[in-house]
Amino acid sequence: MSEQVSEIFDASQWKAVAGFENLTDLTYHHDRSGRIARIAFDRPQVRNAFRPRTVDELFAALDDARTNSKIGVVLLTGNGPSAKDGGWAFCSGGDQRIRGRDGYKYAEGDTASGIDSGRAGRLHILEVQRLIRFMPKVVIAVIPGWAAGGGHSLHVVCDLSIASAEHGKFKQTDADVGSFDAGYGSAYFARQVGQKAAREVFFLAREYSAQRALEMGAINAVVPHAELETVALDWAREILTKSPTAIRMLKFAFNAVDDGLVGQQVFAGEATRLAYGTDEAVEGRDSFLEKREPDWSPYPWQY
Ligand code: S0N
Repeated sequence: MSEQVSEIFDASQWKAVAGFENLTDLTYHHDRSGRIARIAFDRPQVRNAFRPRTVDELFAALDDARTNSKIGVVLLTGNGPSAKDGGWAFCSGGDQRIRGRDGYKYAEGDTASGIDSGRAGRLHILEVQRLIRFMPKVVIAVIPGWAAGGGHSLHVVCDLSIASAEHGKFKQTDADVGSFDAGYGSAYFARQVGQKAAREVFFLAREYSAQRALEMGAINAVVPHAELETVALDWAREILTKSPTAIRMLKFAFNAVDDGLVGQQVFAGEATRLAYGTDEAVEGRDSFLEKREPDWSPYPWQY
């Protein structure tokens, strides 16, 4: 049985992922079937704020899940509660204690090779956002407490969001701390909840309950705190009963309209992959290799 990493974590359902034993800022598990990943911020003392090391670990764990062909669903969550005051968080964004004029700073020892000046002030949480956005798997934000600042943006970019009824809270603090996510965190959020609501969330930086976030269309479900991870696992297992190709094409279709040519490229790549599986495409390849004219006669101009 796995170590108990969070109060509402059911250790009997999960196993720690081999090769990720040295994580300090996250925990990373697969469920017993090996088809669901659970990645959790593990800095509850600072409401699961991320520092550059956290983001490096998050990118590595997400990319591992992306490239594991058994994994279909990723649960992104935050461990808790804080030993100091019992507070819960999904994530409170960038760690403000190490923010410099040129971004967030690594601490000594955070990277094996020392601190490379090319990596010094990083905003690479945006690379994580793109990984979540473009991975052909369903990513569910499982929100046991605060989603604030860059943590709010992360839940926005996830495919689905489920929050704790008692502790789930939402706040976009960017304008309070002189920081702003002018990409998915704001503009895509406005696509989800509408322009007026999104501008209110950012310009007033008020606190919203999970119930209010549900009413705004910002999240999918509010569930009792003690049941949060169980419900998230149920949703993941239900998704896993579906066609992986259909889910992948649908995710990229939902994205494409907001992602411009990159969205079209990602969707088109999947369409090309599907086309390669047809006899028609095989005939095109074979005719080239056999140095003959292709015979397209079996393939009608369908309408
Ligand atoms: C989350 C809040 C609302 C919780 O309030 P609460 O429950 O009253 O707890 P506190 O007493 O405030 O906090 C408990 C302890 O945790 C520390 N702490 C909390 N959040 C952070 C943080 N982000 N960084 C460092 N420490 C944090 C508190 O200091 C306290 O510690 P002690 O006990 O020692 O006093 C509330 O905590 C809050 O408002 N937090 C700050 C939220 C915030 O402003 N986050 C940063 C926003 N900006 C970003 O995230 C930028 C991210 C980014 O890199 C980016 C860059 C470019 C483009 C996009 C992005 C992006 O993704 O946004």
